[in-house]
Amino acid sequence: MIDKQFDKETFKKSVKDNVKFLYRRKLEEATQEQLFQAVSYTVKDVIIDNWLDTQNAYEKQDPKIVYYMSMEFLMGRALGNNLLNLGAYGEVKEALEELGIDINALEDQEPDPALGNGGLGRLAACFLDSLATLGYSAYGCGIRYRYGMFKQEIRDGYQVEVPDAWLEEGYPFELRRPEYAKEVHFGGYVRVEYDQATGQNKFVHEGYQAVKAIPYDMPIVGYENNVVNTLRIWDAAAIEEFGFDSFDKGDYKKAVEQENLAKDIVNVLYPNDNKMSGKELRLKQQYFFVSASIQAAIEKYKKTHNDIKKLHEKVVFQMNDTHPTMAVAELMRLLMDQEGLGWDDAWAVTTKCVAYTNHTIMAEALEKWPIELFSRLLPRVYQIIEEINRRFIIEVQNKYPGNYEKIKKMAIIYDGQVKMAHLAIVAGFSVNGVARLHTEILEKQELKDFYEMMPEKFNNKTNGITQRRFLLHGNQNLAAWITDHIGPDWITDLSQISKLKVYADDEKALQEFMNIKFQNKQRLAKYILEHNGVEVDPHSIFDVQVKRLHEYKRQLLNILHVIYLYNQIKLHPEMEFYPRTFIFGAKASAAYERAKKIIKLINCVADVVNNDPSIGGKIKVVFIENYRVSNAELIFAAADVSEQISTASKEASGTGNMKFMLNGAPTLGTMDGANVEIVEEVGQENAFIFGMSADQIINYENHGGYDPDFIYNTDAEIRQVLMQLINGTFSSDTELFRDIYDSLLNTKNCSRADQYFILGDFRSYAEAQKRVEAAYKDEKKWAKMALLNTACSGKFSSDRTIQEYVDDIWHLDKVTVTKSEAAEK
Ligand code: GPQ
Repeated sequence: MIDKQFDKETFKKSVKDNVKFLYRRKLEEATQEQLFQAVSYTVKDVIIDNWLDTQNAYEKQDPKIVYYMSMEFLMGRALGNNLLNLGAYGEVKEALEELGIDINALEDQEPDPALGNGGLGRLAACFLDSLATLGYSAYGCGIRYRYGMFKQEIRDGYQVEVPDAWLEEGYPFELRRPEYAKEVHFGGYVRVEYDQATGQNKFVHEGYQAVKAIPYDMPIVGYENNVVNTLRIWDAAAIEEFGFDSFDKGDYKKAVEQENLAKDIVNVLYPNDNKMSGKELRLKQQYFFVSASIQAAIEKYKKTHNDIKKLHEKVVFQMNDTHPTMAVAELMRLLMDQEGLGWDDAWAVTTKCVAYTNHTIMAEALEKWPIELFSRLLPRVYQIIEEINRRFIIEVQNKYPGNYEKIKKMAIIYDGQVKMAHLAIVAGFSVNGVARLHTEILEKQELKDFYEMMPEKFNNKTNGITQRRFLLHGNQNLAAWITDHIGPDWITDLSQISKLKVYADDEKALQEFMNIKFQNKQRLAKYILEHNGVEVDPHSIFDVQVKRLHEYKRQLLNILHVIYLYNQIKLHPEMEFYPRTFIFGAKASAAYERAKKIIKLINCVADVVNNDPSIGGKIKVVFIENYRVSNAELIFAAADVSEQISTASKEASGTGNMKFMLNGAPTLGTMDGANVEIVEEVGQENAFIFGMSADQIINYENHGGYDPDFIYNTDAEIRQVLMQLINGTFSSDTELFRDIYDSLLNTKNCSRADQYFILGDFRSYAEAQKRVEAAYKDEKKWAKMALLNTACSGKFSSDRTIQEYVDDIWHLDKVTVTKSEAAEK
């Protein structure tokens, strides 16, 4: 057990003092917001002592450091999570009660730091939690966007994007570190200079615009181990404060430009998921945080080491998708132009320092930048990439003499574009996918040529999630129940949760397990009533699909099936039907028109179905507004059924699927991504699998032969559902859903009919849904299934994933941190 972190009385006094000094108020007069700030500052004080102790321990033990480079960190709220990881949640809750403060209300005051879109950003956040908990030295490196993921409002059934001003009130868990500021350069040109002394060319970057990168550090608290790691996110500022100086010198225009460049770079997170945005500003964002982060890493290394050629012994950069791939060329640049290494030495170090994770096979997500844009914005970096490419092509030619197809397919620069994935693979010493099936598809399909040429680089790291946020914090009743039955070890070793299996036939245990689920459903029903104004019955099946809105994730399949069920009930009012609540939550990228239409469709269907008295409330449809980490915690805890219904081969892994499983919701899904491994762990009989396999889908894609029109023509019930999109059933505007209708069939407006095989999988899905209903009706059977899902979720902890990254890729040293005397005062 950890040293005592909080003394209740000291804690209470500190909160009162903070209210007084920050706001000149008494506790009774403080607003909820002020109380949140005051309590957070008290908590931060405790964290800072551990943070210092961690720094000291790292300095003494000199472990290798991983820099996790990511455009996104979807952290979610910090207060509750920090308290839990400090081992102080219970005590603080009591202390607050004594002050008349409800900890839940206080936690609800915190804005969700939403510096990410979805799975990729949330994975980065889970990884940081696991790294700290396992005692590895790690930095998260990212951008301090002024506006994170937009807030979603639903108006008249449509998504409306509202800016997320998360910093408005000041964020208590960050620390500005101006002393570590770095300069980042854009534009200009490269002058080549012959150096008499060395006989080498020197490359001098001139005429650039400079931006100052200022780091903000956020503490990442390990679970009851005194470790506090750092998420370092960069803010941008003009190099010189815009003022009289430049005005007098006539540099007014330049000063304004610098100021604007800085403001723009960190202004907003691009809200695209699984899609590349070819905007110049995005490229600037990428280079900005990559350059600043690598400069800082080298500076830190050089403080205690003098041989830059051994950088790889103490430093590894993990590139979270291709967004930070500039790291390759930037590290080369710094090693050559700043540290004075020659090409070969710099390349030897770089290729031992960088590793790449691929998160998608979706073609529209693959990053390619026009060379015109790239070379104009980053002339020196571009020059280096050209040289990497030139040398790589020679290698390809040596390996496959005369095979020009290979060059065409594998070159880093081709057709006027820089292909970032190719750069990452050529320079990286490791290339990994995020679930077994995904990695296989990379090796056999998407990256086949690279796999054949360098198979030793490829490896799989199946994703995971942190049980500390998604069970210990999000589902406190279940967490307590589990600890009562098997002890607390599961909190830091999720494989222990398999000990619950002995309760699979224990009626009392099953009853308790389902009672907790019911309480969580009541809690969610209350949330839905308060936030959506819809009344739902916690006795109904909570069937949930929450994730980003994307055609490949097939929310459309789900809602079309709801329409189908609605038709069935209306046609056969006497038929047995177990009441079902279909819950959706999803943000669509602001520019993704069809995705936004699908949200509108879900809400239109909800309007009709929820208000049709003739179906006796058997179906309810709810769209939860503004799905994000904080309400996700409530939703996972309350779910009965986990919808994971992507077109097979398209979902690289999925991580929501794991969060549902952990909380005892069986998967209704395709054999896609990590679903495959979930079924392997829990058994076919405890999941509801349907649909075409990845092989079948890929086969259709490569050879054709899929014909949704045939299904439409031969299946009257499916035809009816599609007709209802355009006949006024769900909107008096019969054109409103025409585009969705057209996308599914070979109409004149559609080039790739039903690209995501919705009609092809429809019957199989409907049949799987029938199995869900039958299973749910058998209370005992369902309880057992739910409990076994929790009991078999051990593999899906991000602790396991991180340990695999450490063992196979990063080779970090484990560190222990003991609390110092000074900190105890
Ligand atoms: N993912 Cl490329 C995203 O969330 N955003 C992206 O831009 C890309 C991937 C997801 C992917 O779709 C999920 O299947 C994964 O579980 C997740 O990354 C984490 O690996």
